[in-house]
Amino acid sequence: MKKERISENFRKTSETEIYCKVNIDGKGLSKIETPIPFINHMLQQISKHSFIDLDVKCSGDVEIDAHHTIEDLGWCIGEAVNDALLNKAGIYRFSSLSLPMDETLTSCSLDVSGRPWLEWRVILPNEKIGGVDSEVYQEFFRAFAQSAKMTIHIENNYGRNAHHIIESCFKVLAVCLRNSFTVMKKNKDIIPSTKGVI
Ligand SMILES: [Mn+2]
Repeated sequence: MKKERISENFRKTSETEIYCKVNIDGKGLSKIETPIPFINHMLQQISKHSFIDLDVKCSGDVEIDAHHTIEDLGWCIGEAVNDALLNKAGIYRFSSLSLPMDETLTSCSLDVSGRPWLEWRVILPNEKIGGVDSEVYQEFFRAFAQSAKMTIHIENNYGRNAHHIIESCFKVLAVCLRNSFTVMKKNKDIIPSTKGVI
């Protein structure tokens, strides 16, 4: 049985082709290649602040728009993360954090619950950020929550700069992933659910 919290995923559809590899117990090293530079910047943030090593190679039909590519990236990475978490023994499971970025404050509460849910309370002030329609960003988080089977609540408490608002969403998720995925020294073999499985 595999013990290392590492997983690889490959997904090819008529819209996108994505390879990703995650190492949950990494050092926050990333190699990200997608056709959307701003998403590269965001995925680097996820890796850096979660300490998950993340390799992503992605092509997609961005000539249509960024929607398919961003959604499928969330799905593919989430699936790999869920697979890498094995039986989730010993993890803290719950985490909650407010993260400042200059004038912006964004909160995330996360439960590695096995039950997908995204509560997204973020209003982006600009129509586009990083050349991408603002409304598309939540598709990344929704797809990630679905395939990673996690309950994720993200709320932008306040902020003015659209780049800060969306970047703080990625960063706060990253820190919550780190905190929820950390394995307790004590009780490292215990699955944190009264059901005995997550
Ligand atoms: Mn930035």
